[in-house]
Amino acid sequence: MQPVEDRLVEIFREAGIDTIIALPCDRVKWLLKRIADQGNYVPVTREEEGVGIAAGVALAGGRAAVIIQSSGYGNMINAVLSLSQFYKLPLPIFISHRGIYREKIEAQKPMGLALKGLLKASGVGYTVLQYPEDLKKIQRPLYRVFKEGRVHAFLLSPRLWEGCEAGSYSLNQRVFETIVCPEKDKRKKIKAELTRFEVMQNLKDFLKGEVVICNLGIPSKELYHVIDQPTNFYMLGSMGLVSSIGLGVSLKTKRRVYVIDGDGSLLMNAGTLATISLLKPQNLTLLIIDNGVYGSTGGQPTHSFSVVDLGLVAQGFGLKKVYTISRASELKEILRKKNTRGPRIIHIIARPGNASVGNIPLSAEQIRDRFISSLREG
Ligand SMILES: Cc1ncc(C[n+]2csc(CCOP(=O)(O)OP(=O)(O)O)c2C)c(N)n1
Repeated sequence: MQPVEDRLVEIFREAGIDTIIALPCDRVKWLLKRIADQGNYVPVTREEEGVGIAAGVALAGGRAAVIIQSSGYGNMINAVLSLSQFYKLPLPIFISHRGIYREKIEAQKPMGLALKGLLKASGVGYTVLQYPEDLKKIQRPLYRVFKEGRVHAFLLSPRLWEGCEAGSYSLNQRVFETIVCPEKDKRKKIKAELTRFEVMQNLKDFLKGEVVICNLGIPSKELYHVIDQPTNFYMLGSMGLVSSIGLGVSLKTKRRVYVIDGDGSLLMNAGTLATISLLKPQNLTLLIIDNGVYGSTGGQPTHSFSVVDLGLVAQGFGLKKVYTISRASELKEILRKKNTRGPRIIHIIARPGNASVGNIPLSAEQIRDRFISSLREG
């Protein structure tokens, strides 16, 4: 009989899935090896990051699936509800269901036992796959996921893999490059000049006609006020995921993609910088408007107000083109540059403060539909 992992890869292909996003579980190591070998694999640092990337892939016309461990469902619930379900974006989640069958690790049991209840509570249907013959049960719900913009979970019992012994990783060599002690005197003080709204006003001409994915809360409202266009995707929830969504979009379009992120949000999902660094999408520019506060919720200081340098953090994640600036002239100079091959990180030190602008008069579906059609049209 065909090995389970080969059949799963075939099912993904038959369903038109072009991107497989995963965070490993020991039980699916053979499957992940098989997927990594075929080249459309996006390894992530946290499961909710995967939901963001899958959303971006869907918005740009692609098809993604996510593979996680049952404990990882706990890391993604908010994103499943307030991004995938809220915008009705397709998300098939293949969950290695631990803690329920011949489990040796006690810590797997709490999430493993709670999983079905959590899926039910989050309105996510599921299909249990215990034996190789059960793989037949995947096709129909998977078809509905993409046709109807649904979230559906496929619970992969450890029993499914009994007898599997295909290849695994053999990474023994490692040479690591680092700066052991950065020179102190190279540090410089940058004074914030612009508020977030003023940054957006300076971005206006550069963002015209471009694909823009914008952070939730007041940033999206300000962007709507400064320049509304169908190629703007406004986030209404799922804090932290804007750069992940932008990454997903950038993987599936040839167009330039601009992300407007915030310091509080990026700190919540900083690991996505590592994934951007790994995948190196040349069409992606992250504009991190670092006003040092959670501006949308009352201006409480974030850790970047006092101790965190997000530009250095980005460099630490291996990103090469990182600019930390505060002036409008510097921003424009970078954006005017002919060589725009990214990923580029423009870290803008800004002043706290919000413009008084109204709500965005668009529903999630309207934001989604006009974005998808404008990308499809070119
Ligand atoms: C999971 C989650 N926690 C908290 C919030 C509340 N919240 C919405 S926007 C926001 C602030 C975001 O700050 P930042 O990314 O720095 O953007 P700014 O508004 O300062 O531009 C917070 C805390 C939320 N929506 N979701």
